[in-house]
Amino acid sequence: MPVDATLPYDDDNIFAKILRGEIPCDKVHEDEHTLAFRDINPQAPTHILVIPKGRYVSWADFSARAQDAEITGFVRAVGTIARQAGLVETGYRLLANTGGDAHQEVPHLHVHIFAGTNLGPMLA
Ligand code: DGP
Repeated sequence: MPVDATLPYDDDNIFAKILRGEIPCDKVHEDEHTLAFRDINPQAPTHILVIPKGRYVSWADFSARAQDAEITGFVRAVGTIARQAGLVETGYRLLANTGGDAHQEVPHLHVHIFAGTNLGPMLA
């Protein structure tokens, strides 16, 4: 069921539990503002989720409310993760499903990094 990205932040969402260490994840990066881990249901050979540590429902929420340092830290972390995974040479795709029409399933902002194969011109 896609989330309503206009709702307030839900502290019981699955990524909030991962951030609190209540649920394990296959971590690939962590810094002051950001956590990244492998998607439990990968849609490409490399499929990493990058999330801010702050309580943001979606890209819409994050872009409206986050502090500049959080935004800068998060954007730089996405680039660092891709670079350290060796994806700059081959290419990669970023995706942030936001709200119902995009089928956002988890109500904590996440950017998907897809890579490791020719992804075609668009995701289905
Ligand atoms: P989206 O549709 O953009 O909200 O994608 C949510 C993604 O989150 C989906 O690709 C599967 C992933 N996911 C859901 N639950 C878990 C979990 O408990 N652990 C991990 N690593 N990924 C999860």
